[in-house]
Amino acid sequence: MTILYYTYYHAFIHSFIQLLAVVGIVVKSTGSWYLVRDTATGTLHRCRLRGKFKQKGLKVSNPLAVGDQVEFTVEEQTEGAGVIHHIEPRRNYIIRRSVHKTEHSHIVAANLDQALLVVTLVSPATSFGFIDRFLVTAEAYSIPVTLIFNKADLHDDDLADYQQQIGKMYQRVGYPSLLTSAQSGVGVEEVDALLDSKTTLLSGHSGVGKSTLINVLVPDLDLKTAEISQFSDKGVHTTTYAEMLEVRPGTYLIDTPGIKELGLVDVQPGELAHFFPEMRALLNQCRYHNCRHVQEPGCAVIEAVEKGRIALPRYDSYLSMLHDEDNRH
Ligand SMILES: Nc1nc2c(ncn2[C@@H]2O[C@H](COP(=O)(O)OP(=O)(O)O)[C@@H](O)[C@H]2O)c(=O)[nH]1
Ligand SMILES: [Mg+2]
Ligand SMILES: [Zn+2]
Repeated sequence: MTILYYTYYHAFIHSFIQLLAVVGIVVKSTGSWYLVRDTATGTLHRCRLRGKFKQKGLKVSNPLAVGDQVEFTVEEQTEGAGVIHHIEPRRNYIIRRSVHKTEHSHIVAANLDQALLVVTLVSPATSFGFIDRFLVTAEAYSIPVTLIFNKADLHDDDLADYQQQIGKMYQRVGYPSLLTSAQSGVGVEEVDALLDSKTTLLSGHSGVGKSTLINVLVPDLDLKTAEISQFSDKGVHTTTYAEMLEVRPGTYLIDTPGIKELGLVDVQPGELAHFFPEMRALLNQCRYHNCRHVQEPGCAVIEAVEKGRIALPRYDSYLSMLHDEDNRH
């Protein structure tokens, strides 16, 4: 009798929890607390994670990240605070690897539709090395990238020509680009159209104009960030945490302040060329199946570089990344 009662009791509690479960998206994570937006109503809830959630095979310092879809329950007596009891499997995610401690990785954001990489040719000049590293990472996670060349107002004729060449170089290998001036508003409508109904990661070096762009794209930004920071832990530098901003319902922008570079978590040196689309197409034409495309005879990649079919800056980035990865493994 007792056992039967116990079973019924648990079944009852379980269905009760499911009944009250709210579906939401993590919009900010400070480690111990998560800010979750109720998908149906848009209400923000400060949530804790119930028990231990470990994602299989992932050595990460955070079990939950911005963009994660969760189910949570709100208890009446806690002023809207909730408990997360379920995390949906991720479609994808982007990881930042700590440069020194290779064992500790941090999930920057999950469930992305695309990434925008904001770059500038002047003040400051973004290096090809940085751009290509980002593109390889996004390629490894199957996240499409569009390049945003910002500060177009600072381009003289020579820089404008140069920008066109660089834009074409990336377009040829599968990365479209837009030319903007966040300051004067040129090109911002095109960026807005690109964001529509998607979740987009916004990235780029400090100083390229990300915040300026967000200010133009996100209506009532001050209000929204104030609302979000009101939930954050005191004494924590919240500006170093990624956060998801609502451009309009269904359209989200993930800002990653303070995150300079994304790590190449799962890329082995031998696989690196697979994440350069223009090289990927040639890999079965190299004489040696384990060709690393550095100095091997009969290398189809080197031949393509010599004939100008692979752009030199891209190949240089490949060599530099190969060198870095060799030192790591
Ligand atoms: N000339 C010019 N300056 C810009 C533009 N966008 C941003 N800036 C300036 O560049 C500096 C850095 O911008 P900010 O948005 O803080 O860059 P973030 O570090 O990427 O967030 C600020 O002084 C902005 O006013 C632009 O399109 N043209
Ligand atoms: Mg900024
Ligand atoms: Zn080769």
